[in-house]
Amino acid sequence: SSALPVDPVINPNQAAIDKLQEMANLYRNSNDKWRAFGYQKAISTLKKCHRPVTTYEEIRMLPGVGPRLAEKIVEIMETGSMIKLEEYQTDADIAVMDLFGKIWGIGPAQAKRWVDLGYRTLDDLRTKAKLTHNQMIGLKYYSEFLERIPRDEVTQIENVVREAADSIRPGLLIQTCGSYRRGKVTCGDCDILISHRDGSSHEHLLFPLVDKLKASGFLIDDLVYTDKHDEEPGAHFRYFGVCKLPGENHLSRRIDIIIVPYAEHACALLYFTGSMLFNRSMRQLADENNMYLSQHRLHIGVIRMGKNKVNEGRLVPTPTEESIFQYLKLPYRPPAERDY
Ligand code: DCP
Ligand code: MG
Ligand code: MN
Repeated sequence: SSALPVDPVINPNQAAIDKLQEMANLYRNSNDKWRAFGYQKAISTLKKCHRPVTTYEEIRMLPGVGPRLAEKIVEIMETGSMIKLEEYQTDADIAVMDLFGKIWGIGPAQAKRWVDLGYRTLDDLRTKAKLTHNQMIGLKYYSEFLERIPRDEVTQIENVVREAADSIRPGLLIQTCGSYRRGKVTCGDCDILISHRDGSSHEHLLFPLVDKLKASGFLIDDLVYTDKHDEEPGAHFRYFGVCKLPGENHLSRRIDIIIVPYAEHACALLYFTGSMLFNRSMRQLADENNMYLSQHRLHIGVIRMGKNKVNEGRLVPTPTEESIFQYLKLPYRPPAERDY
């Protein structure tokens, strides 16, 4: 097998290269350009080296690798990790991960990725990190989005949307769901569900509605703005963004608007009212009883083999939330009792 040509893609020292690259990124992003440069030089040398280097002496022979760096590479070879790198992921870094994790839409994985890249402050992210549009919006409103919205302000937000929607299309069914419908005193955002009893007047509403609310200065930034065709199949017409009530003393607030056909209204209402944990257990109960419950519909007579549906079952009409509880043989629970 020693006659086989060396595969140029798989470098025998890839593990060390990866760790050194993490280290180089860390130093570069914490403005230690000199150290970053040293690591980068060792990396390019290792990339050109097509045999595995294992001993301290072999590594010292490589151009551009000094004694200290050679020791580190040996450490990686022997332990598969680097203490220096691991050290970075303690104490202070946990605090930074908390800070980053509080940005709207940022989970622990992304927060850790940023810490690993050497970012330590929100300003580091603003000035050095490569951000998606939504990450930029999350940062822009960092502290405002952390403020809960008093219940009566959610009512005011709902009223602004209601007025605009009514002026476009009469007779719409407009309801704020989420924590507001569950009766909370303060809410994280405003979750508005829109439908129409005639089964068709909900169509072609989202775009004119959003246009109107933007023109009046109420909607100030977009997060998710889509019809069902360009996102995951089966997604609702929805607008997730940022709004602000007129007047001096109002903060920028998160707003979610979903528009659904009336046949899906009860399933959407149940879903959008939550809580998330409650939804999860409702869906699980449906699964256990050969049903399928989603934000769109309820199927009965579903046959599953493991996780796969062998038979899709039959769509049943769900005119009210109560009807969904009945199918699941559950006593009705009012929104205020759906926290878990
Ligand atoms: N939802 C869900 N699964 C998700 C996200 C949301 O089932 N991954 C549902 C349940 C939520 C509802 O949508 O209750 C609204 O989502 P929010 O994130 O707005 O949550 P809440 O309104 O319940 O709480 P908050 O006051 O933080 O907005
Ligand atoms: Mg909410
Ligand atoms: Mn929401």
